Amino acid sequence: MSKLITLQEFILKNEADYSFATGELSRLLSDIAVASKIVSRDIRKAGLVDHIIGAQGGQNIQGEEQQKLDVIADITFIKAFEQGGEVCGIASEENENFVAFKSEKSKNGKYVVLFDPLDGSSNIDVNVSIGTIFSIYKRLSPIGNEATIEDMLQPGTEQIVAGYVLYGSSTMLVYTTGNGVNGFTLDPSIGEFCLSHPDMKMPEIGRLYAMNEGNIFECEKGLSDYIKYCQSRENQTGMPYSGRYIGSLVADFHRNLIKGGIYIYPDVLSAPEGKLRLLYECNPLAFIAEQAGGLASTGRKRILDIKPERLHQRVPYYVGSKLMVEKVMQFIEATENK
Ligand code: AHM
Ligand code: MG
Repeated sequence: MSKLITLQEFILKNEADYSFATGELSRLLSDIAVASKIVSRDIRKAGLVDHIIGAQGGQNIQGEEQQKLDVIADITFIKAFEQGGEVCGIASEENENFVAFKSEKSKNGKYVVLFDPLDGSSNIDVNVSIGTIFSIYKRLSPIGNEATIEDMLQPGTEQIVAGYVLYGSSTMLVYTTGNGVNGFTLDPSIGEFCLSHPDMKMPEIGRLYAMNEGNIFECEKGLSDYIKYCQSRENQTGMPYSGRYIGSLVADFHRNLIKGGIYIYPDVLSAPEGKLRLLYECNPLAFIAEQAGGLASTGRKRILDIKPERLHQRVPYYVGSKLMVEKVMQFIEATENK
């Protein structure tokens, strides 16, 4: 049997591969791993314990109903970042404003973390996979001060780490430091994430497309033409693709990362800028996609190049296998040039 490599061992062994190597960054990754184990444990109790399942009774900044677990996950991660001391501030999908930590230790932290504590949370009550998504940036403001909005509004190209945790049939943590993508599965018997998917590569093309097709009459013609193409034998594989939409971005993305495919959330009449948030959802998964050989686009331009203007900015999102994202961009361009 080959030796089990724990996340902890892997982080330490690969510290020198980071774009800039620091022990703090390794500790921060470990903090994320610990917080996600806590959240994973809480999720596994959903349905059993009354205070975990169901709506919280409030709305988040996007006007969406907050689930209890959204709030629990948000608090768990924020606490981990605040206590760890490597992070000077955070921004989260669940909070209107970013949080600048006040302690001296945190003010000396070199990093900011932007995250979606629990994505796809409408799936909690029906026992379907959900996830956490995170991005780490080096702060721009001077060390010793409080974090600023400029620290948060950096383009995706500046990410130094991005990752996600998928709470699925097993709990997995997948991340990149800009040197490829590695996946770790939580072994519940020892409470450790263990390397299970080394050097993940997204197939150049797949036969899966993921989109909420209930929106098909609300989206632009180039995209509806592309969906017809996916369903025909005229596509790049000569066989109709399969539609697979979980409605949990992390789960849809993870499946496509392994099997090859495309995930689409376009701008639609009900969400004219798209639904997904650039900073908490699109950028981290775009960084991972590119590191695995895939692509992420608004349909017109590269996600990672966008200079964010607002914390909760939304964008149309096309992410997945390289040839599939390129193809849908060609369809969009073709209808624009008519
Ligand atoms: P959330 O962050 O509020 O959970 O919303 C994001 C989720 C994605 O995980 C998922 O792909 C999408 O919203 C589903 O939206 P829809 O129900 O409109 O298809
Ligand atoms: Mg989300």
